[in-house]
Parts: sequence; structure tokens; C-alpha cells
Amino acid sequence: MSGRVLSRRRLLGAGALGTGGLLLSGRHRLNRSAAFRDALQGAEGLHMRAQRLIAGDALAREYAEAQMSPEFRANGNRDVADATYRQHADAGFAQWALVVDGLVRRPLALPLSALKALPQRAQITRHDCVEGWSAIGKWQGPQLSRVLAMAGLLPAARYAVFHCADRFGDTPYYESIDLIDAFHPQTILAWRMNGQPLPVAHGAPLRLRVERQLGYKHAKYVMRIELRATLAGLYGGKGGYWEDAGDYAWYAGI
Ligand SMILES: Nc1nc2c(c(=O)[nH]1)N[C@H]1C(S)=C(S)[C@@H](COP(=O)(O)O)O[C@H]1N2
Ligand SMILES: [Mo]
Repeated sequence: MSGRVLSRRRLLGAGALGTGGLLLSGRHRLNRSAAFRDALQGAEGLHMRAQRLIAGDALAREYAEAQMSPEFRANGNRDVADATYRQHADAGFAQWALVVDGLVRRPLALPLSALKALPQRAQITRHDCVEGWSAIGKWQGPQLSRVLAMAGLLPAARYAVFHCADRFGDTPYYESIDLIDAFHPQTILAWRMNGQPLPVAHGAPLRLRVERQLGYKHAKYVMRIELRATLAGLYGGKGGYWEDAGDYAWYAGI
């Protein structure tokens, strides 16, 4: 049995949601119900601890090529207005580099060529968006753990924060994960999707895949990874754009 046995749906129980409620309704609709919101917040800590206890290092399910979705929707921002980003995109990201900094021994600036030269992991997984759609796609890139090992974490590092090139209004998109997910074997920095270089709509040149969590955690347009001791003091302090703006859960394990 997998860790999915203790899914959020089960922990919340049919009582709070009605049978299949979480599956059939979009997150925005669910958010309107105060009862649902309370149930989610109350269950969240339990859910995270239970998944960590029981699933431990369990892998998200991986699929066969034949199961890949014919269409993979692009969601959220599908392009980036930032002038520096646009210049890099026009140049095929040849001059672009991923910054890794914060609580690390060796801050890095890794060009795409360096990320492609690292040992690669490819995985076919299902992406679940809280807006009510899923798609199965193939992702490839180095494991985040390799990049973090190159940078060398300082003892106080607790979170990896992904700073993105895009914004909603004035607010940049960002996301964060703890070190358990950062070092999970399926957590990769994907530069390839479905056998092609990552398209701009899906987060070129680099996006996070953190396969045991919901879609909004999978930061696209990752420009910088910052290692931090705390999420306090960063934007709204809740660890992600939607966590700050939309009351989404920081721990979005599925
Ligand atoms: N930088 C950035 N990352 C993002 C988003 C975004 O708008 N900007 N949207 C999130 C959401 S809600 C989802 S479902 C997925 C969508 O990824 P896709 O466009 O490859 O389908 O990206 C996530 N990561
Ligand atoms: Mo999403």
C-alpha cells in the first residue's frame, strides 16, 4: 500500500466535504465554504505529519509512456513580461544562469549547460492542479539534491525557496519546500518536458517538479533558489505566492 492511502481526502473525511467533494470541486469554490476551510486548516498539520510518518520517502506513482496525456494544459502564467527574462528567452537562454544562494557554503550561478551536464532523472508523473484538472507528462532534469550538494548547505538551512521570473500584478511568484522534499529523489529541476526543451508556457528554462505535492508548488520560471532558515519575512511569510494570496496550504502533499 502506498502513502496515498492517507490522502487529504481520507483525512478530511466524507463528513466535511460530502463524498468526492474535493475531487469534483475547484479549489476556489471550496474556499467559499468556511466549514471546508476550517477542516482543511485543522487537518493540515495532521495530514503532513501522517504522510511523513507513513509514506516517509515513498515515491509518487510513475507512469508508462503510453499513459502520457495527449494535451498538457499550461496554467497560471504562461509567459513572462520581465525585460531581462525576455532577453534571455530571445537568446535561447544561452546566457542565463540559475542562482543558488542564501544559507550555502558556495553560492552558484549554473548555466543551463551545467544543469544539462549533471546526471539526469526522467519521470512520467501526474500533475494535479487544485483548479480541478490533471495531466500526465514526462519531466527530465538533475535532482535538486545534486545542485544543493554542489552548493553545500549551511547548518541553519531549513527551506529551499524558488524565486520565479513572473508576477501577478506587482507580486512575484515564489514557492518553497522543506529539506525533506528538497532531497526527495523525484524532486528535480526540469529543463525538458515530454522529450522537448521546456516550452515557455510550462516554465522555460527551468521549473521545479516536486511530485508528491499539488500543482502550484511546481514553480515555473525558476531564476534563483535561496536557502533559508525561516519563511518569515519573505513576502507574506506563508512560503508561496498562492499561500500568501489565496490561502492555499503550504504543505500540499497528495
Ligand atoms: N512561476 C510560476 N509557477 C507556477 C505557476 C505560475 O503561475 N507561475 N502556476 C502554478 C500552477 S497553479 C500550476 S497548476 C502549474 C501549472 O504548470 P503548467 O503550466 O506546466 O501546466 O504551475 C505552477 N507553477
Ligand atoms: Mo494549479
